[in-house]
Amino acid sequence: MGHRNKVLIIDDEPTNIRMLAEALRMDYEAFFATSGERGLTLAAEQSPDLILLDIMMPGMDGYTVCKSLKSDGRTKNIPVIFISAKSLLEDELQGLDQGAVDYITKPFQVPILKARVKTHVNLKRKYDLLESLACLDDLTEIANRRRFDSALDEEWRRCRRTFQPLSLIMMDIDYFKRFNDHYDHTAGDDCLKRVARTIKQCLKRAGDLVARYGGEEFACLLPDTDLEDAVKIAEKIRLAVDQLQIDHADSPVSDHITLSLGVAMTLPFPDRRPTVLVDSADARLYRAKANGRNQVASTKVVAV
Ligand code: GH3
Ligand code: MG
Ligand code: MG
Repeated sequence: MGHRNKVLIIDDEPTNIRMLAEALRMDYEAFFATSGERGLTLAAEQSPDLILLDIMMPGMDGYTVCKSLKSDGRTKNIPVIFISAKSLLEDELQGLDQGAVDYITKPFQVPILKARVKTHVNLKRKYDLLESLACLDDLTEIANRRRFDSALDEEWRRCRRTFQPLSLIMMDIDYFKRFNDHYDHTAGDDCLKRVARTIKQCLKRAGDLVARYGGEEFACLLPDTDLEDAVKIAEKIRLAVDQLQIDHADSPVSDHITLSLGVAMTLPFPDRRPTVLVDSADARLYRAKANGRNQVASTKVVAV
């Protein structure tokens, strides 16, 4: 049997947890939390495919847990089913209003519970598949512009909370129009794929993201990375692409494909916007081009 879908049970009553876990054991990897607070932590760390959530719990109640799950980017797409002894219409409505996909009253029938869990887990898998496809660039199979924009937004907010620097490398292939004209478009596409793969291989940390920003332009988002380290990574990428030795007979700067790179770093203060990072890296990229291409130019953004 391959991958098993994960279901998180959040309930303060061990008896309830045992009963639910027993019902799901055969088909899912079930794990549990006995408080809302712990449930939130586990949900963020483990990314379950579904959450079964009790409402009446000491400390944080189920409604609050649900609201919190829905407001966190890491957990907002996990379907939540309330399982509660509260059987009034208002209770059910309030649960659904908090963003739950379903509401099951206790005592529940095991086959019904299993059927509903199965429905929502299947929907979640389909959603995940579509979401991952919608984030990929068709040609190079790295992240696309849409994914980059949302990651920039997310990382900007996260770095602001944690007072960490955020760095960005913007990259552009040198004289790529001439490459397409001299060879052909198919050769151009192959070149883009190889360059994308090479850039990706230069990034080591889990939080780093490489995306195709535009035609022959790529971007690397580097959270918790200061300027010095970002410049090192940029130089490593420049060298790696240089060493691919993809022939470019019509390039005025080299006999093979080269990259120009612009690096910018900033601390995401509340009065700054993510666009300042993109604009600064772009301006440096332009500088690298003007200075002769096949090189890295960098800047620290100190004021807006
Ligand atoms: P520079 O060194 O100043 O960056 O010059 P350049 O020729 O690389 O820049 P320019 O913006 O003039 O041309 C970019 C070229 O990239 C034009 C376009 O044909 C090519 N291009 C963009 N997207 C693709 C693609 O998906 N496949 C291929 N084969 N070529 C592409
Ligand atoms: Mg309870
Ligand atoms: Mg170019």
